[in-house]
Amino acid sequence: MSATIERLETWLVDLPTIRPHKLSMTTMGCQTLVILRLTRSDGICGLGEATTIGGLSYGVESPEGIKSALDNYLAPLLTGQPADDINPLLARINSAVKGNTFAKSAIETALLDAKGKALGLPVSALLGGALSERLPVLWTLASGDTAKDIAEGEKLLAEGRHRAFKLKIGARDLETDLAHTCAIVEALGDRASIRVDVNQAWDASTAARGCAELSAMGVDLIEQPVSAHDRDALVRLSHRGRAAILADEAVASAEDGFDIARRGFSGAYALKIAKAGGPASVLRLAHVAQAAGIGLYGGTMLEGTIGTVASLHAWSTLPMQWGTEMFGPLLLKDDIVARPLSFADACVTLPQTLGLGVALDEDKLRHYSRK
Ligand code: MUC
Ligand code: MG
Repeated sequence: MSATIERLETWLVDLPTIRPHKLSMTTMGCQTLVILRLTRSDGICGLGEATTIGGLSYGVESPEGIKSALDNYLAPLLTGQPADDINPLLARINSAVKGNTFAKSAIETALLDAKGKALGLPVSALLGGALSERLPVLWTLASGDTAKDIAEGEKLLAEGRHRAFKLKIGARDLETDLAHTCAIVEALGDRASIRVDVNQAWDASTAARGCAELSAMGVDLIEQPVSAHDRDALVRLSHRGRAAILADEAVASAEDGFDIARRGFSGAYALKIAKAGGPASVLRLAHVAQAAGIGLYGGTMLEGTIGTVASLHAWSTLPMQWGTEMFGPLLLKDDIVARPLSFADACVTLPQTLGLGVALDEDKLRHYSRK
């Protein structure tokens, strides 16, 4: 008889960041991971993670809300059900629970982890097989101070850990952001690809000017310069300037991706498992992008190792023209897994062991869990 789902446990885990991380909508000094463990009747466990940025300042689900959705609504739908039937399980939760893609992503991840362990396969194999086991990974310079960002970038280039940097702009006025970006392009741009993420901070006319200047100074990629709602402005910007436009907050589901492509967008989509509902669900969006000639980029919600590795299993099955930003664990002072991921030579390596290929460090989990 096939295994059933016995129980789901969740934890809120607060981990300090190595330095303040400044985005246009918040400054992070700590990251809260929502960790899920699903236990099956055959004793196999699957892990999942649902992590957002800055409470409710980035997305519509907070860590506390995600935990509540998992405990009170999603777990009761899953307990007692056949654990390997992932598509029927997803249909069941999607028909009973609207939205909540972050919480659903943790569930999809845990189901895949457990099924991979049961079948003796890595999650990437369940998703059709990895095209590549090492994925390019950039680093975000976001200390809020130009000189500190340059020093941080120099150190990481010297160590060979990264060859691409994303700058978080949009919190300050346009002139200050342009001067900040120009100084970093001049200091590091001959050895690294420089990209920016505006996190929706500009209106359409500021974006038109900002994107033209960023293109002219040699920025390679401009992420979400306008509001997620202003899809037409995003499409217009994608046809101007040398720098490519990356849609992030504007594109969560395959339906979003289809609508933006239909309007004539030409650029790339930031895929995130949390936006789409999990490492299998996100592939629907990737396939829409591929059919429309839109590039792919592996995005993060600054997850810890479990969410990061779950994303990597999905990204490994796709041609990622713009690489990935799966550096989340490196922004955190400590980890709650037994063995960290390996980051070297501007890449991160996908574990080849069963399921996700990560195990919890129970002592650390207890230590950092909210009581
Ligand atoms: C975002 O908006 O893309 C990704 C990297 C980073 O520093 O912030 C995130 C979120
Ligand atoms: Mg972004």
